[in-house]
This record gives sequence, C-alpha cells and structure tokens, in this order.
Amino acid sequence: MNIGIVCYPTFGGSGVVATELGKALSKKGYKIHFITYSQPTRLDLFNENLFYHEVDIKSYPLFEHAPYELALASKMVNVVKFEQLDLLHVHYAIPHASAAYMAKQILKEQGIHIPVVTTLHGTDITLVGKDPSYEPVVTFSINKSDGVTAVSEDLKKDTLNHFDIKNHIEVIPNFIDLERFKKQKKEHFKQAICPNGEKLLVHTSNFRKVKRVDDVIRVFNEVRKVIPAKLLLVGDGPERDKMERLCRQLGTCDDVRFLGKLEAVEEVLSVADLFLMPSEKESFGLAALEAMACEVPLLSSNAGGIPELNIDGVTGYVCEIGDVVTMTARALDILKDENLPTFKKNALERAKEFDISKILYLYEDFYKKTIETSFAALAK
Ligand code: GMT
Repeated sequence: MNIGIVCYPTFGGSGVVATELGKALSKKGYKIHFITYSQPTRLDLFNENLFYHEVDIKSYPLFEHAPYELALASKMVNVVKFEQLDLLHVHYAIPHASAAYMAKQILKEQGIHIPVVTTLHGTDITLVGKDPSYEPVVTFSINKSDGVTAVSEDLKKDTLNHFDIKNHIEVIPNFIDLERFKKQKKEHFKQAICPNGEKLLVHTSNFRKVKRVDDVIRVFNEVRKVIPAKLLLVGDGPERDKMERLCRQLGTCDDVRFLGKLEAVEEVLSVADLFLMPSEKESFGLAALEAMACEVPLLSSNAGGIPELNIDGVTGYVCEIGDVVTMTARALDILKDENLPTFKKNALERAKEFDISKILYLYEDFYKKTIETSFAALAK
C-alpha cells in the first residue's frame, strides 16, 4: 500500500506520532510518503520504503501570510497522482484535513479517488478548532474525511460535544517504541546532576500555557523543602522566560536546570524518579508515556485523556488541575524509598500496553476498512 502522511514536522506530539507511525509501517513494507514543510524531527531512519516530499510555500510581498494550505493541497495532488497513493493520512485537523479535502476534489476532477483519514490530536479540537474563526471548516473537513481517528476516548467525546459530527470516530491511542524508550544505564549522568543522591524530577513539553509549567516549578519547590531534589526541564516555548523568572523568584535556580529541546530525551528519562504533567489540557500525554516506558512514575493532572493512561495510585497519581498542594503530597508519597520501586515497575507495565506492536495493526485495519468503504460508497 502507498500511503501519504501529512503532519507538522516539529517536536509536537502529533508530528512525533505521525512520524513514528510512518517509520513503523515502512518497516512492514508499506511505502510511506511524508508530505511536510520541512524534514520531520523524528525522521531519523531511512529505508527503501520511506519518501519525503517538501511543501514549498512560496511567498509574495502582497501576502501578509504565505498560503501554506494551498501549497500543501497542490503538493498532495501531485504526490497522490505521481506516486499513485492509495490513501492520505493527515494528522491534526487544521489545516491538514481541509487541505486534503481540497486535494481530493481536484483529483476527483481528474478521475482519481483518494480516501482520506484524519487523526485528531488534541489542540486542533480542544483549543484552536473550537474557535469560531476555524470551527465551520473543522466541522466540515472532519465530516468529509473518509475515516476519522482520535487519540483518546476523552478527545472523541470532546469532539462530539463541540462539533456537529456525523462521522464515526475511531479511538486509536498513542503508542511507544519500547526498543527506543527504555531505561538506559546513565548512572554517570545521574551522579553529575544529583551528586548527593537527590531525587530527580523531570518535565518535558513545548512550554505553552496549557502545560502549566509553573505548577511543575511550584510542586518541585515544595518537594525540595522536604527532601533533597533536583528538577530538569526539557523543551522550549513561549513560557520559558517566565518560568526562569519564577525560579529566580522562588530561589530554586540552583536545583533547576533548563535543558532546552533535546533529541535523545530517553537519556534524561532514564535517570528520572518522577515525571510531572500538570497540564490544563492534554488529549493523551505522549510525553508521559515516553517517561513511563523508561520506568518513570507519573504525577499528573486529570486533564483530558491523561487518566486513560495514568492509573491513580498505581502508575502514579492523578490530581485536580492546579491543585499544587495535593500534587506535592502525592509527589512525596511516590518518592518515598519504600514506594518508588513499585511505582516504577507499574509505570513500565502500563507503558507496555501501548507498545507500537499492539497499536500498529489498529491503524492498518482502519486503513483497509476506510479504503473499502470509501470505494464502495463511490460505486453506489
Ligand atoms: O501537546 C502539545 O501541545 C502538542 C500537541 C500536538 O498536536 O502536537 O500534542 C497533542 O497530540 C499528542 C499526540 O497525539 C498528544 O499526546 C497530546 O496530549 C496532545 N496535546 C494536547 O492535547 C495539549
């Protein structure tokens, strides 16, 4: 099968899921064509089944905003036509689903039928998509997709609650490559960061407001008043400066390190004792799953789909969004020497349930079903 994958090529979760999915499918013999505006960050593997088509967004002094959606739709048309694709799988509704609809209509005029699968990832629904400036197009393009998936039951529910959706939405959760994300022997690294046996707390995100990184820092500040601890913050984004100021204000700078964007995040996770995800919104929480695969328990909020991943009292704790006091108490409970090994073991066991080998076939089945039903509908 020849499949086109469209995604944001950046560090974001949707791009990671799309890229890892494409890589895994290519290893099984599918021909995968990535259609993105730059090389996806996680596209670190090359084989005879992987292809990359760059979307060339031409600008012109007249345009205040370069028309990405048009360049993408045109590229999709050409790739479908010349590479004889069987399916387009677009990740993130805005504007990928609507660009796919336009490409589909252009191809129809040329006698080519291309089934489109849209995967909803979170903010395309819970934040941006709901906004009146996008909502009509999002609703339309979800309804016009031949197949729709969402990464958690909660995201499916949210989509059905906020948009007038006629299509079935299949839930296919995020997945993890346990070959890559596993605890590595990095004791020298731990020794360098925690020379006196301090407990190590880690947070990774794109430092957007919804991630509530300030809660991470506040919880850490309370934890270190009780036990010796260090905090590593991985990633970068709009809130970073503010977070640095908060650390200075709280006097935690000596115990907090901002590491910026990292490719090999699994190396940091390998030495962590606790992962913090206090997000305001989170459709799934892929970053937390990556931590759990490296045997790191999770202290999280109860936002969105996180409780579908983090089992309260087993793999970590789930707390109300913004409840820093309870989060601190729960963090201290996990970090107790008598509790930590069990939480770590449970986190890994839970992560194994999302192993890519268990999720990949759900996408394969969904592709086959979507192609069949869309051609059957065409024949009617
Ligand atoms: O978390 C982000 O801001 C990035 C965002 C994205 O679209 O790249 O991540 C979303 O998709 C991930 C992969 O499906 C999910 O694991 C994240 O939970 C989801 N983020 C939000 O819902 C905020």
